[in-house]
Amino acid sequence: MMRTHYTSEITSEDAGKEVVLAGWLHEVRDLGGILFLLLRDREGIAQITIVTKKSDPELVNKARKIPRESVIVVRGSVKAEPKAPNGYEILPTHIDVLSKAESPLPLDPTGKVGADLDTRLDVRFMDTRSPRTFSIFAVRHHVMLATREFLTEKGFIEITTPKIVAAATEGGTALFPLSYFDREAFLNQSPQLFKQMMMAGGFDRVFEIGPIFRAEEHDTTRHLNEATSIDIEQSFVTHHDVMGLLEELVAYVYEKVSERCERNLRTLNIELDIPKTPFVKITYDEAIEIARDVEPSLEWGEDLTTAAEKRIGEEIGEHYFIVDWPTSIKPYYSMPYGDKPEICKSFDLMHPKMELASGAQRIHEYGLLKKRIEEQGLNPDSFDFYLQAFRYGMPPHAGWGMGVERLLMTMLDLKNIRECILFPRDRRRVAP
Ligand code: AMO
Repeated sequence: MMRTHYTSEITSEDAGKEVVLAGWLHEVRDLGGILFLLLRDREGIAQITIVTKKSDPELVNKARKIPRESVIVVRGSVKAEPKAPNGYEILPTHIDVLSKAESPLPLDPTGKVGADLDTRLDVRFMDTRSPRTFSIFAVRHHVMLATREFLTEKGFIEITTPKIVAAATEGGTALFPLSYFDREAFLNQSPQLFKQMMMAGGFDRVFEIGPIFRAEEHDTTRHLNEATSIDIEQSFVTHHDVMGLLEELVAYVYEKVSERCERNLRTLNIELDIPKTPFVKITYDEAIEIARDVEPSLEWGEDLTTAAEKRIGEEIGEHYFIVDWPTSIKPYYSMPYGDKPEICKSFDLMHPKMELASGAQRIHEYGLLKKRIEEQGLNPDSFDFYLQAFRYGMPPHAGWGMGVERLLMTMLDLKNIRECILFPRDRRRVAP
């Protein structure tokens, strides 16, 4: 190990101890008689104090010449200093430059010189050095960890399914084609068909956290062309059961993030309100009634527009479900009500600002599923591999998919979904 501590692991009580810190040169303040170097690592900042007259002139000279953002290692002793970050400073005996940064810098990680999101994304490796950006990804890690814990505890098995596929999953939304040896294949839009097949496979409860690819042309602050989805599927349950699981998961994730990411949340200036369960449920009919305040011409059977979602979100003001959707606007695998087949057992989970998840009780009967595929204008032959799983014993089942980036974006009140994924893929961006 090249270091003994992270900057956050030292306190004034370590006064007199010799330590080695490693990180980036965040800032230099040269007051002539005294030179302050701020060393930044993932966990925070430490002040390195050099009293120029009392120090080795070689060390002083060297320290003055280090360009900002160079990688340095500092060995020295700890001294209590109430005015310094974390209440201590380091009096250095050695400073080594491990990697010198060129100047000018493409971005200022101290945040003093503001930059727009595009510039930040162009040099993401530099942007993530800023405590604010790093905190978003530390929280993201805990969102995914808490999700895995919660689902594992509930008896779910994590699976990984192919991202190169032969057919569309979600029907309507566009696919990215790719050449697969001598034929065409696509990047998968959702693990939907595979997670359902594992219900016939006897797994009973599965989840996957993985990429989904959507070739939609949207250029909005809520859409990505490659997003990350938490998907679950469960046997012998109804859509109400999996809505219960979903709201419990959301509350659990908020709870764990607020317990485990205190410092990151402080950096982001966020106080988390843990959503109260059970979430409100409104029907699609009730939703369009509210939406007509802003979209008077909205007809039954149409999807909700962004303006409509916004109006309903204002009305309800907390997480809520929209249930009982028109069968015609939900995917073919959604189970229609037996006594009212024009509506289906589908639901969306909404944050007041946007949709977070959607799911349904699924059709588990082969004949009906085949008919629904045809009714949606798709060719059942391309779904043979999937339909086969419904012919030899398929339990009733339900599930949902929730976007990780949208969950994080709404949790941290971020303005653009691109803040929530390291290297966003959108209409204009395929690099870095
Ligand atoms: P759906 O298409 O609604 O449902 O997607 C589920 C959730 O995934 C996220 N999401 C996206 N996030 C960012 N950018 C996108 N382009 C994007 N597309 C989707 C959203 C959305 O709510 N198979 C079903 C799920 C199921 O029924 O189990 C599905 O994919 O948060």
